[in-house]
Amino acid sequence: MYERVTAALGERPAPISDAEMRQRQQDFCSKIESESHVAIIPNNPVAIRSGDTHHRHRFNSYLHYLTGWHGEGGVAVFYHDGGNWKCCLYVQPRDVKKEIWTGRRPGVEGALADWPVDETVSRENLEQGLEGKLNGWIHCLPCLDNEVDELIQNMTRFHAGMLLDDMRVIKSEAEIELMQYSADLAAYAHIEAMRRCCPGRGEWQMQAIIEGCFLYHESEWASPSIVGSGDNATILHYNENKDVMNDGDLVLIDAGCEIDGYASDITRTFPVNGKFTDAQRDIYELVLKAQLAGIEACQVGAPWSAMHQATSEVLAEGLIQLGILNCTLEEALGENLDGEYRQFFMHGTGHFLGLDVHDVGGGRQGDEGPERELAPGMVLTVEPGLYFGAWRDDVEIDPKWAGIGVRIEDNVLITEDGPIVLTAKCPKQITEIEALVGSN
Ligand SMILES: [Mn+2]
Repeated sequence: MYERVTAALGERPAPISDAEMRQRQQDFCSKIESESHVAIIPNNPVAIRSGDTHHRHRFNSYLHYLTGWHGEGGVAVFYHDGGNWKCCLYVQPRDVKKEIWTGRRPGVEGALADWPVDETVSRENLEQGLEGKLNGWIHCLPCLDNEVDELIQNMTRFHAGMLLDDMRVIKSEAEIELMQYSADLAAYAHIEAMRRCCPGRGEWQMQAIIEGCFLYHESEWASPSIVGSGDNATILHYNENKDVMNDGDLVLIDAGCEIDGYASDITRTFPVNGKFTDAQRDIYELVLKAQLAGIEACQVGAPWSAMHQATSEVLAEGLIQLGILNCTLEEALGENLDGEYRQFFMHGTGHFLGLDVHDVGGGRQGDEGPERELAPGMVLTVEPGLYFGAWRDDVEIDPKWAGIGVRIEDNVLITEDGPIVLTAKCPKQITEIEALVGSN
């Protein structure tokens, strides 16, 4: 079914080792200011139950980063005791009657045997466990003043988050290996979709080809796949994927997978019938030029905003050259990259990538902190686009461009020797794409 992909994929890298998790725990605890502090890292809420259907649970990335825990209900508590920081994991206890319905649980003993933590406790004892460890109780009357509630919540949450975000932003060798594999699988899935693309096929069928490929290789989507043909490509978060693809239209596919939690995120845009029209080619070549400039801007020491500056300059200039904007370059670009070109390129150029698709770290250190500088080990996306929705009534669009939406997205690793495109196996040159689409 996906033999081509299976044959092309290398061996799946090992998950993050217990030793690396232990090192992360140590690094995290060494950042905690005082030995009297306690860090509490809870999990995402338990799986949503709708009717009798249990929707799938997804572990919290912070908790997974520190402990590897992937089931429901885990809570990690870090505290200082007897001269050392300890990681205590609270887990759901064994309960055969419940496990018959919802699956096996490692339980307290199983968790201690198989997870890299110092101790495990039943979460039935969470309250008394915390009472014994928290010295600095906050005495407060909650639920009266929203601002006070929010402030306290932010102070506590923000802190652990920020310490961990600085760690998560820089990927280790083992993490990069997993991300490379994730990028490879997503690249090959996109190629499969290109090969099997033809007019009359449903957007949902392209989604099935791609997500089937993920599942076939023990993976799953990292964020809901977008398959938008024609005007649907001009809706940034379109994911109904319910229309039939028409001859002469472009199709935009934004899809990635996760491997042991590590995400890939690829967007490719190509003609449904395998041949770009002149207008489609003009826009595609411009977005590609901008994307290559964005990747080139991903150098060690460059500010986070450098890649957005680079893609914006190329797009603004190109829009003037194509006659889509009738203004000066200054007006097109705007003083703060907020000029006329934003009518057709409305989103940011990229985001960090890791255990979450829009990974932690942001462009700044904290909400108000200085802009981050790119450093070796960071992984981010570069994904400029141009969108000319025929349906829009807020802007005049020449019929020549109407219905064209193009985005090109790759995943880029920052290194001392310049940017490395992890998703390079997914073609994006026009000649490569035209040779692939519909070739099955
Ligand atoms: Mn993205």
